[in-house]
Amino acid sequence: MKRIVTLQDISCVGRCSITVALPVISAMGVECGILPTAVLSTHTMFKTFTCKDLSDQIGPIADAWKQENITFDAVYTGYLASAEQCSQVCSFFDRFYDGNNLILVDPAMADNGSLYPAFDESFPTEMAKVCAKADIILPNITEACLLTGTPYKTSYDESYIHELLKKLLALGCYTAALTGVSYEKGRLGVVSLDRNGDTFSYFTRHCPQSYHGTGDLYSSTVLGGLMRGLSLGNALSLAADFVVACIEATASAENARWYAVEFESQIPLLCEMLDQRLKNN
Ligand code: PXL
Repeated sequence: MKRIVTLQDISCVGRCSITVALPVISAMGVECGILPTAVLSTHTMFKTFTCKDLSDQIGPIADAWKQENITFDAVYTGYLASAEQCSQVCSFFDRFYDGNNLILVDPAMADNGSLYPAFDESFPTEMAKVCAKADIILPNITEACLLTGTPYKTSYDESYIHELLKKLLALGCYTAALTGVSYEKGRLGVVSLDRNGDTFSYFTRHCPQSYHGTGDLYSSTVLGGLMRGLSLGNALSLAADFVVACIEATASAENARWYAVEFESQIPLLCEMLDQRLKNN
């Protein structure tokens, strides 16, 4: 069985980051180690939240893993609690990259045109350095704009998305997959570009609801799929279909915007969809 490690926060309530990555990646048949970057009472879209930064644990935990010769088939990063953690994560990549394993970065820091509340304007520059070391990055359009100094637009055409993808590759990563792309009303999806110029896109129904944590769910599913041997296209499309199923299953829940999507009820479907993709991979 493949073993990965994910570096992101534990938000104790609110279904995001590690509380999404761990169950989803495990359900997909991949061992999921964690390196918590911070412990929060909830994610930061709640009005009141606590945050204990765990930066001082990253080095010692990595040292202990090195001493035990622990290796990972992938290193997957999400929400990082500070600019300082971005440089710690870059050092972690340098120590645990073995020439074969995959580095996947979800630069979780912004949405709908704005940075998340805990970050200031200097943060995207630090996150860009993390992205530079990745095989695959999975930003949404807001994050891509902040990473590349591009003005954010809500209405755009294919050439705007293609330029954004090229600028993302110029950061240094091998593949960039841009999420939340919509060229026509009612359809939403993902568009990717790699250094060979290969491109892929996949669109599904655009659900009118908007929930926190869906980006984390998307990235975790992509990583799980890749670790099970899916092609990038199959992993990107599986994750899109799974997130839509979770949003649809959540539509009637109270306060769902805050507590995020009810992915738990859709885990059996995820396993079925994964098996199907594996057969047709
Ligand atoms: O879902 C992204 C995310 C992860 N972790 C924390 C967050 C957010 C988004 O707001 O606040 C702590």
